[in-house]
Amino acid sequence: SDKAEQPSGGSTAAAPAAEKKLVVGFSQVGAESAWRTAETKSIQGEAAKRGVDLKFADAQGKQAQQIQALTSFIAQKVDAIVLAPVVETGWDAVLQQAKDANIPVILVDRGVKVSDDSLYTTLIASDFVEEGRMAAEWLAKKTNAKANIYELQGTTGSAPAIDRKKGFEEILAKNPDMKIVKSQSGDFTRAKGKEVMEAFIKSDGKNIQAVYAHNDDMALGAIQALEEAGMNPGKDVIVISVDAVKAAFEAMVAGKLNATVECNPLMGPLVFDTIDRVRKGEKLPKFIQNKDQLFEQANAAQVIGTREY
Ligand code: GYE
Repeated sequence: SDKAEQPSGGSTAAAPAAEKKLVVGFSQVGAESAWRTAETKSIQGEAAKRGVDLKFADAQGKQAQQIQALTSFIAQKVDAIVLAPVVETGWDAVLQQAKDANIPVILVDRGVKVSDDSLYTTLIASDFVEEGRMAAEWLAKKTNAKANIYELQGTTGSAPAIDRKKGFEEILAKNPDMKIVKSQSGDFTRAKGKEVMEAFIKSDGKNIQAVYAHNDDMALGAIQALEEAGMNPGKDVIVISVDAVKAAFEAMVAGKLNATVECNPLMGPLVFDTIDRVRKGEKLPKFIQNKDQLFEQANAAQVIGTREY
């Protein structure tokens, strides 16, 4: 009938919206670890696959550079922003600008502390507190709940450094003979992890019974320092870390790393699915959690062939 025909107001020449490329700005922390490189690749690869115009900005570990990147994405009127925030605090002003411009911000892998949660759309990440708990529980079993532990923290002020410490210490509080003797930041890099471990060895030597590193890269640096000092990581010194990157599996197969808690960096598909949902007007939860599991030497050889990062 005539009723079914809607007048189009004469705009019949307008191109269908679907032909417009989606433009997404991605502000990445940097390239400090194998984990982060895998995350970058996953997001870039998925963007290419879906024909998304991805504007990628590497902040080289500096929050000021991330804020600059976001400011520029907002000025370019991108359709969405993906932000992996280096630290937790200091984002309110720039996120407010994005909100005022109606640009959704998807946080990936690390969370923020803001006065108002509506300043971002959602966070896609692992539960770092739980990762810390898993590491400590495993170590408690391995050492009969008795160990002098040396901790290598991630980047100061970053969500994974704060939360991986918090979860770990929660379990230690129930195990009085497990103590963190020294704890220092190795900034999530292999080089700094090695450097800090060298200093620990110099001052405390044989007192070191276990190393808890907030990521695999730092653990791998620490392993190198221990070996160079004539010690036996994986045997005399128990080493546990987080991420489960390929090199960690190699170190487990070689008997030098004892265990690693997985933290999945392969976020690309989920990130762009999430952006699609936001654009459809769906209401999203504030936290979309990646699930993690622990791997140890005993199953490393079996699993290594299936690892994707
Ligand atoms: O564990 C570490 C990286 O934010 C979850 O950052 C991420 C962490 C990851 O550099 O290797």
